[in-house]
Amino acid sequence: MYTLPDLPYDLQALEPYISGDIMKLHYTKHHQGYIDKLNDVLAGAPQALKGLPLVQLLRQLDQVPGPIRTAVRNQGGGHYNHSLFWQCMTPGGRQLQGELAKQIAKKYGSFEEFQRIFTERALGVFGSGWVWLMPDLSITTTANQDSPVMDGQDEPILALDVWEHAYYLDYKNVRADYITQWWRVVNWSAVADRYRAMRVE
Ligand code: MN3
Repeated sequence: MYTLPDLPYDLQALEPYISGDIMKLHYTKHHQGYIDKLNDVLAGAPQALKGLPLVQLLRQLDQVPGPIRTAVRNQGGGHYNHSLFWQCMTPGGRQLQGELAKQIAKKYGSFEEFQRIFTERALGVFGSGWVWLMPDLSITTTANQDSPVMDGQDEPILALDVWEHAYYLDYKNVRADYITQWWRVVNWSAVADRYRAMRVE
């Protein structure tokens, strides 16, 4: 059984950039919903697929029986992606420093240029999806609740949810405004920790 991970801050803590109303809906309804449906669908799955670490489950979707594969992909991806997304934010945000700052500046010319390109990619996602910063510092996007780990890639170090449910209550349909404000709550120290951990593996 998968369970909802604790949120590392209060639901209102990201205000005024992301409201408590959005967080409540997003965390306690959407994220919990993915987990409940994942547990439901796995109830009928082969024993070998039960109780796996989530990343491992998503990396072997080809072994999930056809009739439940799409559900495991969508609900399992939803659980994985949101679990990472919450870790990527913190009240007031954190400055990007150290080796990750250096490497991003090296790859993109400047942090501002990196932000511009990441934002551009986020605005380019048609419909619902995600934007990712990978451990090699490339930027990639996925549709729906897909995750790079489903293609055998490394785990991302930064996640941005661009589903309308992530911002509609605060920003209506204006994704650009949401992203501008989202940058203010990015937890770069957590992202740098993930970067370091991925690099030494
Ligand atoms: Mn979401």
